[in-house]
Amino acid sequence: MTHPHGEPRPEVVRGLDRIAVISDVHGNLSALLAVLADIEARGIERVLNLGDVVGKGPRGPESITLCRDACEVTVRGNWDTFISANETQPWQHGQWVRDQLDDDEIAWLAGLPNAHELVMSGNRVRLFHASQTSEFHRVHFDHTQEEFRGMFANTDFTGEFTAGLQPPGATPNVVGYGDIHGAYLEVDEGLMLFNAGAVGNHLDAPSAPYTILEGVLDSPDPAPFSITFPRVPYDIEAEIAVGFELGMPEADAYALELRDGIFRGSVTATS
Ligand SMILES: [Mn+2]
Repeated sequence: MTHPHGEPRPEVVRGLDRIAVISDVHGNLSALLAVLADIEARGIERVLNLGDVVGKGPRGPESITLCRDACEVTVRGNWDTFISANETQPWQHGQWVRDQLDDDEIAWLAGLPNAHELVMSGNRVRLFHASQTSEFHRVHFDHTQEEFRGMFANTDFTGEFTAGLQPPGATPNVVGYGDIHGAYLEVDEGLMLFNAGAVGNHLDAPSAPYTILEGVLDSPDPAPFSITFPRVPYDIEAEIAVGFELGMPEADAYALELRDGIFRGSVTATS
């Protein structure tokens, strides 16, 4: 590459770190295995999980076991909360999901943290399931500017930004979440908001999405930073067949979600 006379070549940061962010596995072991294999094939060793490990799909216990092993941190999703909190569930599918779990798995779901934070290339990154106020408070792809700004606030739910290198009271400038089952990135007002999509219950396209964060980990200094969204194909029909084989209630609704991205809109009105 040539440069104008006298201009020094800019310094280039080499050896950027990469972290994978997955979300909304929802008991879909086929999709989880495909995504983790893709992450491993890229040589990425650190995986963070934005919750909703169980529910909607047929293999909650297996998904918990794999997430506990593969993910450095899992934050708590709305399904993780209401499945673990109530021995008696208000509808058949929820009861089936709950009854699959042993005491240790239920305790793990109940004990998951609200949020997780890290610093990368000078960016303060916060991750949670749904929003800054609760794992149940949903922020859709179509949202107001006030909702957008709100996602970056410190609240009782998130606490102050604690990943280090920042004074008390600092807020994140990058926020990642799951919950809505559709991946996207919005950059505005110096803030970056991304949704990791749903590994196991993708309503945006028939493949399993996740997110890669790339930059210099634990560094307060500005450096290149990127957010990318790989999508991994997997055997959707085989996964749907497992739901029917195990006699999972609402297996037909599960099939529509995975094949056609049609939200079941169950009695809980929750994804
Ligand atoms: Mn979900």
